[in-house]
Amino acid sequence: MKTILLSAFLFFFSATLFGQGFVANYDESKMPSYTLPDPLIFNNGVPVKNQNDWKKRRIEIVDLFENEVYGKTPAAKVHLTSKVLSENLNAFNGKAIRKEVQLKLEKDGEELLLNVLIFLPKSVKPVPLFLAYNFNGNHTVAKDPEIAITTSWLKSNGMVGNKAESSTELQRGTDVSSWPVEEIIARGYGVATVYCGDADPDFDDGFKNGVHKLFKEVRNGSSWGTIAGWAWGLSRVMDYLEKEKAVNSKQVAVLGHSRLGKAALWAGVKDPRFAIVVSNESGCGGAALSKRIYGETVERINQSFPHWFCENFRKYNRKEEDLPIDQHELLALIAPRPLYVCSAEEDRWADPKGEFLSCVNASPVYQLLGKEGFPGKDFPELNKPVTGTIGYHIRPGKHAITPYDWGCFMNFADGFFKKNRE
Ligand code: GTR
Repeated sequence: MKTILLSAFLFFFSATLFGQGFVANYDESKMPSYTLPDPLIFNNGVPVKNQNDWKKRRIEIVDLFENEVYGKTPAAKVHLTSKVLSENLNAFNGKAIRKEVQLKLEKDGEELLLNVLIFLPKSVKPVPLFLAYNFNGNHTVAKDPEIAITTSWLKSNGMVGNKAESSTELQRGTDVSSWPVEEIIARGYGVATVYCGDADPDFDDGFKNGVHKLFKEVRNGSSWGTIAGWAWGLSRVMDYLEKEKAVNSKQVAVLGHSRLGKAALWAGVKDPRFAIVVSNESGCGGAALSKRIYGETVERINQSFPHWFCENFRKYNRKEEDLPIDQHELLALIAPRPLYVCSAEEDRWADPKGEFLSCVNASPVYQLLGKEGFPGKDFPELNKPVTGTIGYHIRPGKHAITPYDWGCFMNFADGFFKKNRE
């Protein structure tokens, strides 16, 4: 009886401490041995021999990710219109233009509004640009009283000024450390950002809000989750950027941090108009290999965020070995376009080494397409980016997107974009 009581207590104690009994593995020696699926072998076992074969193999891999991980993006088109909400032709002491544009996406009587905040340097025309979602509203990106405060649902996550699921004036500029806009402008890049919650609010509401409302869907096993919804939203912003004359729409890099990095990667896969793709600490379901079982796992992410992926992804809870794909193949789908992945040393939850190994294992596809991929197989030292067509860096510190990271992204983009504008 005593033993039963003791084990019941221990179970209750560990379940409370670690949430459903989950303890992350951070020990390389405790990882299972795993074999990564080869992106250059067709599902029927036949090897991919040339670039033409790859076109067909790519379709197979995209299908696997759609059916098993992110869900299927509806093919139906929406009607897009835009209106300028505000504009400052002399931002940053006259060096930049800041404007906010509202995109209205309409379908069958439903509408979705995406507010795009754009900073463009006046020194470059047309401007190469980074497009990235923000986590808490455009008004948190810069301390500028003219930026509209989001009216979309906002998670009450303890931020300054958060008032029961709505945002307030006090949040203005609270995320400037993630957005070194002045430096970006000085380097000749523009930046466009949208609050991710405009496209799809980040909570599990049973498929009723955001993109799901727009498409009036009933969820099934392969219906798209929020990550795919966010990715789709990035493409709608791209639709608009293609019409914006001041922007060089052939030089748009799509970027995202963490959950938004997962979305940026999927957007880069689905939409070839993104010329460069950047993943900042995207971790599980992003750049990190799932089969390593290090840090966040498939089961854990599906339990914490049941709305992010398709329901079929849950088949692989504690069964990563059964996954017919792994995340290096997601990166390979971006080939031959430049791809940059970065990690932070203390961000073990996102598995830095697993993110790096994805880059290495995506490289054979780049090479088949005549590009370098990631140069070599050695894990880079801290603060020493290594770049080929795939670039990677790891920096000291925690899970965040920092001015140092942005500097590396711009160095990387310079290598591909700058030669075309001088
Ligand atoms: C964590 C989640 C990660 C990552 C992160 C973030 O809670 O487990 O996959 O996406 O959130 O977005 O900051």
